[in-house]
Amino acid sequence: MTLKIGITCYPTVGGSGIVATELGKALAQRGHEVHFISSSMPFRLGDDQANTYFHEVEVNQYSVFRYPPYDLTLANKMAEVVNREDLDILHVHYAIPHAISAYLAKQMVKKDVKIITTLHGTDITVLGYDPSLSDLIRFGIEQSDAVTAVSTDLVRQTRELLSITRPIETVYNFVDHSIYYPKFCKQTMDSLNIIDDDLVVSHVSNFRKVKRVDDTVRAFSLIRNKRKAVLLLIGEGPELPVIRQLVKELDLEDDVRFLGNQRKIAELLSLSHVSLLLSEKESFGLVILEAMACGVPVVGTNIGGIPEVIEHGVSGYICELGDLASVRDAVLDCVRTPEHHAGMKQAALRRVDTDFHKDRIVAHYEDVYTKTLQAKGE
Ligand code: GMT
Repeated sequence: MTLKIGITCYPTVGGSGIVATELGKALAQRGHEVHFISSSMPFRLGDDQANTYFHEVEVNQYSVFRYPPYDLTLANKMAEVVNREDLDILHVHYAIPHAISAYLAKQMVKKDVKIITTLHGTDITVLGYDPSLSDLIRFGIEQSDAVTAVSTDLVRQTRELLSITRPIETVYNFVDHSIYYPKFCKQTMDSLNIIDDDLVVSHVSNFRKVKRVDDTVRAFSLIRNKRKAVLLLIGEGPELPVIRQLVKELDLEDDVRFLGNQRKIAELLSLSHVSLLLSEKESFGLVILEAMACGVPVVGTNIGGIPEVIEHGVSGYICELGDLASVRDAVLDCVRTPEHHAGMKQAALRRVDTDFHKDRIVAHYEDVYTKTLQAKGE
C-alpha cells in the first residue's frame, strides 16, 4: 500500500532528527509520498529526493507575542498539508510539542488522519519529570493512534513515569549503511597526528551534561596511564568549555583532539579502536550504532537503552555509571590482542547488519502504519 505520510521532527543536528529524516528518505525510496513539516529543512534531507516534499513552518514574530507560538503554527501547517495533500498519517517525533500539534491539526481537518508518535527519550526522561508539562505529554501519548519508542527501556520508563497503560511498541533506531561503514583513511589519521601504535578512543555527542563527557575524559586519563593513546572528541555543546578545562587540568592536551561538529563522522569513527558513551541518560544512543556500523566496539553505561544495543563482551562492554576503572579495563580488554579486537569489530558489524538493519526497521514502521490504518473505525 502506498501511503502519504507527514513527518515532523526537530530538523537540526541530533539523533531524533537524523532518524526521522533517514526514515522519511527510506519510505520515499519505497514509493511512499513523504511530506516533511518542520521549522527548517532537515539537514540530512538534500535537494533531489524523489517523493519527498518540505513544508516550512514559519512562526509569526508579531510583537505582541512574548513567546512566538511555534506549536500552534505547526498545527495550522499540519492541518493545511493534510487537507491539501490528503495525508494518511502524521508521524511525529517527540511527544511534546509535536504530538500536541498533531492532535490539534486532527481536530481541524476533514479526514481521520492517523497520528503516530515516536518517543526518543528527552521528551520522557527529562521533560516527563516537569510537572508543568507531564500532563500534556501524557495527553499527547494517549491521543495518538499509535506510539513507538526507540528502546524497550524507554517504553518501561514512559509507563512508570507517566502511568500510561496504552500499548507502546519498541521500534529501534537504524543507520544509513551508505554513510556508516568502515572507512579507514590514512590521510585523516595523519592529519590528526595519530601514529600506528596509538590506541585511538572516540566519543561523539552534543556535549550536554547527561552525556558525562567528563567521565569519558577521566576514563581516558586512566587508559593513558597504562599506554599511549589518543582521544577524539567529536561534537559541540554546553559542556565543551568545562571539558577543555578538565583536559588541561589532567595534563592531557597532547593526547586529546577536539574536533567540533563534523560531517565526516564515519571516517573519524573508523580510525578508532573503541568508542565511549558513558551517559547518565540515554534512551538508545544512536552514536553507538554509528560506531558499530563502522566496525568499532563501544563501551557504554548500564543506562536506558544502551544495554539493548551493545552485547556485553561481544560487540563492546557495559559498565556501571561512574565506574571508570571498569571502563579503562573494558577498553584495554577490547584491544588485548589484534585477534580479539578483530572479533569484536566483526561482532559489531554483524549486530548492526542484523538487528538494526535499515530495511528491517523501515519495514517495522510500515507495519505500524498499516496496522494503525487498518484499525480504522474500531
Ligand atoms: O541525546 C540527545 O541529546 C539528543 C536526543 C535527540 O533528540 O536527538 O537524542 C535522543 O534520541 C536519539 C534518537 O532516538 C537517541 O539515540 C538518544 O539516545 C536520545 N537521547 C537521550 O535519551 C538522552
